[in-house]
Amino acid sequence: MDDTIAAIATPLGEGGLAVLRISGPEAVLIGDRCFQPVGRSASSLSNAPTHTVHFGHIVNKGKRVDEALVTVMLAPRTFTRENVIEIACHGGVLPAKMVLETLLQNGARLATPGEFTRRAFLNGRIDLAQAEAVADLIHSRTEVALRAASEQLAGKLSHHVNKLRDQLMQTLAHIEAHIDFPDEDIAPETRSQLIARLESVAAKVEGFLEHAAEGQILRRGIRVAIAGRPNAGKSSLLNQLLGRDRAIVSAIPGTTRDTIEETANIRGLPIIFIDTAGLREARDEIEVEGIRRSRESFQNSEFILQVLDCSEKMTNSDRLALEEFCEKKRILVMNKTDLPDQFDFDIESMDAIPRAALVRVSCLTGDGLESLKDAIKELAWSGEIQADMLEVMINARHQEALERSRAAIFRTLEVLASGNSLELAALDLRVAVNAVGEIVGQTTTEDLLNMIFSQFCIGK
Ligand SMILES: Nc1nc2c(ncn2[C@@H]2O[C@H](COP(=O)(O)OP(=O)(O)O)[C@@H](O)[C@H]2O)c(=O)[nH]1
Ligand SMILES: [Mg+2]
Repeated sequence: MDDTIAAIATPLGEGGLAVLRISGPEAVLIGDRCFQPVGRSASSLSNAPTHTVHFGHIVNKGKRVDEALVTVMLAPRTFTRENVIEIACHGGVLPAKMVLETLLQNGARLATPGEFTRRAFLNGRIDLAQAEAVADLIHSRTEVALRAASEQLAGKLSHHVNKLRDQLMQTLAHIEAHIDFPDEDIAPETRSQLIARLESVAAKVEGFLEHAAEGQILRRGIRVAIAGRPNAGKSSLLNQLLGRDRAIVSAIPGTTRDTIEETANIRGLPIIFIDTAGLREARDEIEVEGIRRSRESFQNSEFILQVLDCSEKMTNSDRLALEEFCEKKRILVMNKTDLPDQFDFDIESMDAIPRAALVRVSCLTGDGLESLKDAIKELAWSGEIQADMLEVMINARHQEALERSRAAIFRTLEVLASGNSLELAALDLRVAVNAVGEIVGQTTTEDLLNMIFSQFCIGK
């Protein structure tokens, strides 16, 4: 990387501080052009020892732009393994932008999204799975997701993946050794040894893939739609689950007309709740569209919370809704338990209600909400969230690569078992090795890197 990049590393907006980052061969030189030290600081940044902080002014064409603390970090002990300068200036959109402008006028180029992390990867400081973890860390919405991301950043996933790749390579080397001596027929016991080894590797790949769903949940969250007739208390339930008044609650039926999506942290899992318009005969055009959107949310959600009002008799629309979702994973939420129970129907006796959990709550008093959260957690992720699982929280890209690898291993096994040529087996096995290698970036393409790093923000 022969040019020097700069960007604002903190979010744009008003804050106490803004931090700018410069990385590349000319980082210190550009820093010198823009910075006048004050007091006991080094006379210039290029004379400063590595990993030191200096106070002074950012100056552009003789004019003071801002007061700043500047950190000098020389290669290779930096995030990008290049020379890095970090400037902490006053927060706020304008000061940070003016400092950035100064840097760009003095020889730096504006960084593209994720370019700092991309350089860290290209310079071998982190591998691709770790680079992705940087983005996960930034985007994580719950503590569990954050923990999984930091494990990945620390290289735990990479370690497991590298081990897997090593085992595949050893088997490949073994097969290739036999190809090199074509005169010697491969002994049947060697063949079965190779098969046994590959089968154990395939089992490990399988083990990774088992956690794919959980990895997706932690990263992307899981969608849960709230269904029920008007006034059952859907919006009240959303607000209770979020812990704040997000949706309008009113005694007028049909208040919620559009769908509302918000993420809440439920027992460590990011759950995206979707409040919907109540299901009933629509009274006008807007309600027709609202109900259409509701149905779409039910389809696109992992499961639904079906809210019933126990302070009233069961209505026909309740019955229809109970039947409508009989194929869907759901939790039945009996709401308004603070009022006298008027619900005249034993739902559990209904044929259309197989296995659905039933939780009684009051969105007015908050009664039963904790049990509901337990039920949601249980349905989203059965079992405990264990520490060693967090080490192998693969993402969708890893999953796809592992599935390709698994398919190639199976093909190799078939070739070996059928007694076909070892060349053929080696060919397939090499595909398996490369696919696993993609996870940590042993094998990459420019397109893949662009795809990954474009998901980052500028400055990261
Ligand atoms: N007493 C009582 N009233 C509730 C409860 N939950 C909701 N309500 C009331 O029921 C009405 C409808 O609530 P809302 O959340 O807007 O229902 P939605 O139409 O399903 O979204 C409002 O007047 C709420 O205050 C509850 O648990 N107990
Ligand atoms: Mg509502």
